[in-house]
Amino acid sequence: MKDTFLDANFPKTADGRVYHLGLRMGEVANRIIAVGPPSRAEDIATFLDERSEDLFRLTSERAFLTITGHYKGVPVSIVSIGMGNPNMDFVVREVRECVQGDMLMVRIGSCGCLDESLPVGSLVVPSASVAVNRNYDFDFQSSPSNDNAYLISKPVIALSTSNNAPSVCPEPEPAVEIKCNTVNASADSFYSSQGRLTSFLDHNEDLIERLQARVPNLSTLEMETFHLFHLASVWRPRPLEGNHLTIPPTNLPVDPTISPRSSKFTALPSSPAQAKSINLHSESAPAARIRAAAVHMVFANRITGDFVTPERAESLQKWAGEKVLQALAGFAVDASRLHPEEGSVWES
Ligand code: R1P
Repeated sequence: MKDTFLDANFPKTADGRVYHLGLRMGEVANRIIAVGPPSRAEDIATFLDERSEDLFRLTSERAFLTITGHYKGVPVSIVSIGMGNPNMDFVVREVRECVQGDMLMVRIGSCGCLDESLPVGSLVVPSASVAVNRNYDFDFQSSPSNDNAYLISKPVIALSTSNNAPSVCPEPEPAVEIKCNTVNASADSFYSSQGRLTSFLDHNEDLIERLQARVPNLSTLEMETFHLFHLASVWRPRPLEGNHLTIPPTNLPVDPTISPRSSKFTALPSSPAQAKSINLHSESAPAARIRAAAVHMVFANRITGDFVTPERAESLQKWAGEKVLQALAGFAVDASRLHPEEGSVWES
């Protein structure tokens, strides 16, 4: 950590950069694809309008990568978030502080599938998710039973289905099998909370059967979607003191690695003259909202034991990435619900 952060409640640098993603206002677009590994972000970024070297790229000290550009003229960002609910929490909350208006966030992630009929290399688009968490109050050392070793939450609904958000269930093609309107389970670990057996005392031998019995239409297991859906469903705009966030001038570079430095996509603002006062919660603007959806790529089938090949994984994430870009860009959002173009890294 090289920067001085202000405000222990929500740490930001003096020039408005959030603590973990390293972003500030105008560097992340309203339409966002959230992926796990940076290689997936780069694969999907090949569909953006700009040449790769002209895209805005920011890698934070904590290894979150944000790529911002346009898809068919519509500003979009692709964020590589790493793994797990805590990382999803950083991304949703910190991006929320860096963009005015609506957030439309679609996760494209890999998953294990519990539906024997869906082969690896398929896509699943859930309409809801439950959470599966290890119960730390359970006596893992000596309890004779497996009951209560894991906590299974009630489902939370994807806002894509309940709130006029972009439909991300694409038309299937012969090469890609797609199943929509299923239920997902997001676990707090890859191993124990997804019923994988290791050398640890996890009391999870019958966890998958218990999940299937408890959650109707359960189809996939992964680690982030529940938290995305949950945060999207509970977020409400909160008027800030003074109603304005003033971004003071700064001398870049700071901690994050930002590229390119000299093209039209430069970090903001670069001189005192460009310092802006951004109205975060104008009373005349419609209340902002977060709309969330997820597309899960079946990398493993937990019933048959099959695992996807690297070639198929790469082609599937590109195919899914392009379809989600099309859905996001094609979803009409009124200009009053979007971050102002002026002063942003996507300003033309
Ligand atoms: C585990 O291998 C990781 O893969 C899945 C899980 O949710 C977890 O993050 O998603 P990603 O492919 O998006 O990382």
